[in-house]
Amino acid sequence: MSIYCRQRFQISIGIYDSSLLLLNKLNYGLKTLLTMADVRTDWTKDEISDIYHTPLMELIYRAATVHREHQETGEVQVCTLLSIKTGGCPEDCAYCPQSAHHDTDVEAQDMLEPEEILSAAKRAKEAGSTRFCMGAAWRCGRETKDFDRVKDMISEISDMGMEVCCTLGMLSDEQAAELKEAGLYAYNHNLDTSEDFYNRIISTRKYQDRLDTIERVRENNISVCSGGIIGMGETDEDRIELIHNLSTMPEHPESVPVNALIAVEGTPLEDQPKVPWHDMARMIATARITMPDSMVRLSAGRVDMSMEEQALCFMAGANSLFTGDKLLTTDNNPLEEDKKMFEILGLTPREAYKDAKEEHVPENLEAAE
Ligand code: SAM
Ligand code: DTB
Ligand code: SF4
Repeated sequence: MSIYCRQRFQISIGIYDSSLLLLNKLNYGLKTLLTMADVRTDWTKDEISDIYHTPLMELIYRAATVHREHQETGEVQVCTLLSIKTGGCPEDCAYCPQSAHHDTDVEAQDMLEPEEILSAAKRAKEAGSTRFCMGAAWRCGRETKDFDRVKDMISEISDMGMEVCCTLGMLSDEQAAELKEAGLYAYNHNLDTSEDFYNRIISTRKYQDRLDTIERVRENNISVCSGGIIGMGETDEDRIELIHNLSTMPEHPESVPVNALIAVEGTPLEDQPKVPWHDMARMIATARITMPDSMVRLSAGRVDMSMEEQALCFMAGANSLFTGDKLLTTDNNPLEEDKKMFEILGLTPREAYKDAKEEHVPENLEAAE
């Protein structure tokens, strides 16, 4: 080939390469736009009901397809919980072993010492967890030394590179701002169920209180974690309404925990039958299809599920879970079993802050970049 021909050939290859690059970029942009357009906040209850009632195999297939379009499949967010202030809660949530209204084995305790909290976070990180969630059996945040201690813990654990989440009950606007300032990344506050059924499960606060706290969390640029529990005696319509309430929020919660009731002795729901795995898969799939960009967490109740049942929940779009021996007060799956499950199912842990919205990322991390 003459030098002239070779040069022409190389120029053509160059043009071809840049056209391909441009096409790829266009394709990526188009895909992102289409994907964003797919994220709807105008679902009707009828649409959600149709999804929820789809025959299970077809439902899981649809959810898995949405999952592939919006998320990295095979990747799961690994979170660890710690109850930093256990029991003696003034609220009367019928499902909760920590309510002072019920006679359970859970004793009211003082808040854990900072060293205990920090060493638990360190252990969780070493075990592969990227999100650490501190729970307190409080009705609401209070201007006390304990609240200050929570803020210190948030800062310290955030500095360790973990996403920090808290669940402390209702928050005022000032408290949400203080937690944000301390470096809080996410706040868990579940809607739990439909509004009607909620009023039969809890009498000491209103559904609207939950919605108000979630709004304050969002307004203070904290990532929202909100989901619910199934197996409390609710109907399919209550479950559909819960998903409707979550998926028609102006912005979907960034994470959506789906809990199966752990029927604890001494609570009013102690005799509720175990939630069948296929109800969890159905609920998870419905959450995945309606809130495609959210992390859907296979939360409480996993301890009673076989690996095969959990696999179907991951297939149905779950991409987050709690690891560690305990949830708040009840047992969770042993770490060794979870490691084996990850290996067999080919699940890989998701990095901390992956795809995080800029406004949610704590300032200390932005500064470190
Ligand atoms: N006190 C705070 C609150 O209620 O938001 C935070 C802790 S509370 C234990 C967090 C969530 O755990 C509840 O909203 C509920 O969804 C879930 N939960 C509590 N007890 C449960 C149980 N026995 N089985 C399944 N989920 C439960
Ligand atoms: C959520 O939705 N589930 C977690 C977390 N958020 C705080 C709590 C589950 C608690 C299960 C009962 C217990 O261990 O006390
Ligand atoms: Fe208290 Fe939260 Fe338990 Fe309700 S769910 S009793 S608010 S700890």
